[in-house]
Amino acid sequence: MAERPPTLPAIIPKPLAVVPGSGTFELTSAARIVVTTLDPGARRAARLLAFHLRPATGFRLPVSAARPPAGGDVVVSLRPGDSALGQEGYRLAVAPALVTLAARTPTGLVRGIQTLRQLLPDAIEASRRRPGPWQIPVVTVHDRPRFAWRGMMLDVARHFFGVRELERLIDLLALHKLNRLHLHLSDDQGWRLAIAARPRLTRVGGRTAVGGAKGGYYTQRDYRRLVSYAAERHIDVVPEIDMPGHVNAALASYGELACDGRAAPPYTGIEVGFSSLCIRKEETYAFVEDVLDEVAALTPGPYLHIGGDEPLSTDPVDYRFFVERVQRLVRARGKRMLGWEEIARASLQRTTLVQHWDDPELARLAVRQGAKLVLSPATRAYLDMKYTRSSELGLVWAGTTSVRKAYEWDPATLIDGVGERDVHGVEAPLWSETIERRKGLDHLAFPRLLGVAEIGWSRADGRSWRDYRTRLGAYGPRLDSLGVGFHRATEVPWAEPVSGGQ
Ligand code: NGO
Repeated sequence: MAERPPTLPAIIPKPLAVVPGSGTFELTSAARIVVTTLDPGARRAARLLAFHLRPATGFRLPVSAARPPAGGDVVVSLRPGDSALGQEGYRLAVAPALVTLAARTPTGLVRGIQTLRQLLPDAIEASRRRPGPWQIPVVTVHDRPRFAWRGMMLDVARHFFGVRELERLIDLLALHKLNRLHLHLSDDQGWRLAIAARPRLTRVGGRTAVGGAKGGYYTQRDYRRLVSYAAERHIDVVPEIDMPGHVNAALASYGELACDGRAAPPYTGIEVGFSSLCIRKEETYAFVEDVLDEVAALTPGPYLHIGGDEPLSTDPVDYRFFVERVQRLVRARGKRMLGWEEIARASLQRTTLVQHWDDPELARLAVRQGAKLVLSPATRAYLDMKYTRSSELGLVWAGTTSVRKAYEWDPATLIDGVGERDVHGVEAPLWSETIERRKGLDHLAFPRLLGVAEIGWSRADGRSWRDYRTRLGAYGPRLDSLGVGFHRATEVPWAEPVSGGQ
């Protein structure tokens, strides 16, 4: 019987090199995942692969170490000497009898797993058993990322998103090889992380959200769980405590942080720029130290984001004083500081990362100080901008952002005077003024987030809207299978949805 060879499925982000062959591999109930090293990170990666493949296949897929592989197995190995792979690269070879995945590091394995998932039929992402067959076309893939930082930010302050929602999001980031989840944990409307030394932050400041919606916060246990869920997928959680502006929830909790010493009333509107910590009071720094102590201790990753955006109610001299002092406090806790672009007005250490969102002049100022940039241009990468004027959800202050506009830009040419080596990476922020549930999150983030993931991972010379548009269209059924309620933008030739994905 002549078999119809499956065509190569769409892979997003696009790998560096894909060489198709002929024939197919079929994953069967007899398959094992054979790890050829005792490295615990590699074994965890293999277990993660099994975790992703079990629900839809219903196969056992035992992870076994150092056994000789048999036909039909998936072999996972580390090749520390393969320097062409960098920290996150991998090689994936699918042959009719065997799949082999190799990387220099466990991180590379976890990235390669995502490609393997995408090479299987869309139904592999279903949460319940599906009939198969689970065939993969013969192919070899060699891949590594362009930029070190590929992130998404979620604003959990304007509206709160719980742990389960975030775990689901982390899985979606991992599938697209993103490696940072930046959590905007505090703003005027809410404080979302419990700080033991300052219990009123969540007891008072955690109650509110935009428009009178229900507030909420992460206990330290919740936060640790999120961090470890992300770490298993080799994603760093980047906590942001926004200061010295965007602090009304803190001022409502502790009046001593305001210059007049009076607790502010809670705020549930969406204006920005009206609140500030009192810069010349020592109480402010006692507070900042309490918060940074706990956030740093809870966060194993190296980054700590201090916000710093829109200090419209802070005197400019005070603002610089504050940022420089906090920069020392962050460093003293062994962390690398990030801040929104306004921090470039202060004197920065070279290790500080500056997140560009609006003003090219501030990006250049940061680069002149030797700092590197994370690019989140509001006109391209803000997931909270409406797709079109008639979109129901989202804001329009930076214009509208179609799927094409979110995809068609390059980090090395976006800003005059800022080149490839000034750019540490890209990040897509999702501010949550207009969304409060999964449905809104999915609609605004998908599919635009996938474009940003590709900009961060894939080489510029391999990318074009024409090619991406086709791949994205073919990828739609996979998003359906994952249960992602993405926006079916008319500029993309979406393939028919598969029936009964979840
Ligand atoms: C701005 C502002 C946020 C808003 C967002 C809405 C930055 C860095 N500060 O971006 O407070 O939520 O726009 O798009």
